[in-house]
Amino acid sequence: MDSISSQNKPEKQAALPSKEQMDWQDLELGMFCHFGMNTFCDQEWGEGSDSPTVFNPLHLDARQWVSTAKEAGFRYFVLTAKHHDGFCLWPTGTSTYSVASSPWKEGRGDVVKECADACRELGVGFGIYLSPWDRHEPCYADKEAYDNFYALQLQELLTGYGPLTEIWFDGAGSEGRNYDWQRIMDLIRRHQPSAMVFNMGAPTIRWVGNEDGVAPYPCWNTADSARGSMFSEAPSHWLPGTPGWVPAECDVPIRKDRWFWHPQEEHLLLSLEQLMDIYYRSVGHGATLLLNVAPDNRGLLPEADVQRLLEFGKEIGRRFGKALAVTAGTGELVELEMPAAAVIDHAEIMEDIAYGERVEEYVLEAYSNGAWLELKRGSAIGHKKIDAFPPVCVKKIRLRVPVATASPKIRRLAVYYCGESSK
Ligand code: FUL
Repeated sequence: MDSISSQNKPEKQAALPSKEQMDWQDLELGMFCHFGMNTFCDQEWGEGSDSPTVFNPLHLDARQWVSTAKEAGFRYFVLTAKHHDGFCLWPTGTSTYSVASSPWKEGRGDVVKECADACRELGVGFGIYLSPWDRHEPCYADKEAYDNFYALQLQELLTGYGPLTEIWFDGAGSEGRNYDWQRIMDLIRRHQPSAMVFNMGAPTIRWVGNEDGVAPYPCWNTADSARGSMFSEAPSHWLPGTPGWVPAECDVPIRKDRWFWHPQEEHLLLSLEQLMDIYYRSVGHGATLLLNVAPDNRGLLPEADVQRLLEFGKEIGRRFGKALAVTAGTGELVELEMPAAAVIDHAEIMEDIAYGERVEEYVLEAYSNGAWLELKRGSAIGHKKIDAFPPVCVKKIRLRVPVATASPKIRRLAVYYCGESSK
């Protein structure tokens, strides 16, 4: 009968999330913010040789970045404190290659602080990206010296800017290179024990493996490894003892293939339809979406990007802001009785992941003309699964779970009618 396979689910069924991981998974939407020397040089990967004198975002307004993210429904924000070119957006004591050597605010500015303050003020989680690969730092070639240098930079960020939601380690450029992950993890555990660690060391969240913002389905929350960078199929280095529960984050830029702002590239903005497709295949597959919106050389998010982001948030709200009926339950059958017969075309299912990911196969059915009609079937549910189906008028639906590792705990089963502009 039910023949969906529970494809490649790692044998880690007993793995459970930490409280911090559950809180992070509830955030669902994060805004990535690539800003730095590249913003002023019309490039994606600086070589570390551009002069700090070009860094001068005269109208920089981190509050505009974060409040736009918040207004669109994004709940955390990750800033590139240092990209591969080595230029630091905070006045680090480790190098002169930083905002302190730029004309911006006469060398007295600190972009990391402005973002951290805006996030705190607006109640948005703050995260930092610190590229391990550093194309500027002269000691990079000397492993031991650079490990010390990197640990000092990280320590400054871990101790100077309040609580961090996430620390993002980018594998690009570091293929084949090993850093002192034990030491890096010790620092994080000491100074920011609640922060999520992205994809390296002993990560608590993993990379989904592409830069399209989409999770394959099923995307289980358990994994033993994940791809380390776009430039190699090799897995990133995970320390022994890494937790078995390591949910996926899907990162993608809002302008096709552009992480940094470039002049005259507004035409690369993804359409609302493309963004909604990404939403269904990231959040709708139980993963978290980290969408990059890059400030321009004024230090402001471009108007067109702001508009698109707000449209995106509004459309998510239009489709999923108000359920027609909601329930929760335990066991292999969870029924949802509608207050009155109504047309539905979407369902949202969430497991209570505090108990792990128990569902391995499910079928969603509607009661119609005296019989149960199949609307959708799938394997993983985990944090969230969004299913779209042709509109159908129903009085009752049910979730049937023919295969589970233990009695399913359904945190939410909700139905919606999204109508025309939906998938
Ligand atoms: C990649 C980097 O090379 C890109 O520049 C960007 O930072 C992206 C998020 O990760 O691996």
